[in-house]
Amino acid sequence: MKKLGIIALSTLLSAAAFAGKETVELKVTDEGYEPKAINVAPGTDLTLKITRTSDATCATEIVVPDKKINTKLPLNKTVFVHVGKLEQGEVRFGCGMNLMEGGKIYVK
Ligand SMILES: [Cu+2]
Repeated sequence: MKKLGIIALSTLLSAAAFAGKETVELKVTDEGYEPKAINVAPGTDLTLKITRTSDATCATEIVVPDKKINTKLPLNKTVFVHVGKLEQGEVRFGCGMNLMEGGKIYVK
């Protein structure tokens, strides 16, 4: 029993200290970016797996100003965009028109 408790505690501690790598799926549909809210823990090294399946919106690229990312999203092709390590806070993403169409990554 005691051993089990120690393992559980160390797992919990390492999860808090090293949020680690995470890949989140994002789509661009007739509704724009989906989902519009992405939630990750502070310290997460985030990669977005993005597939644009619609030509109906202006979102033909993804722009993340805080990370100096501006990547084209070809129709019906999956693109991996490495966002990088995230500090606590909010990170906006969206289209090339000043993120008029877009969403937010909530890091908390
Ligand atoms: Cu736009």
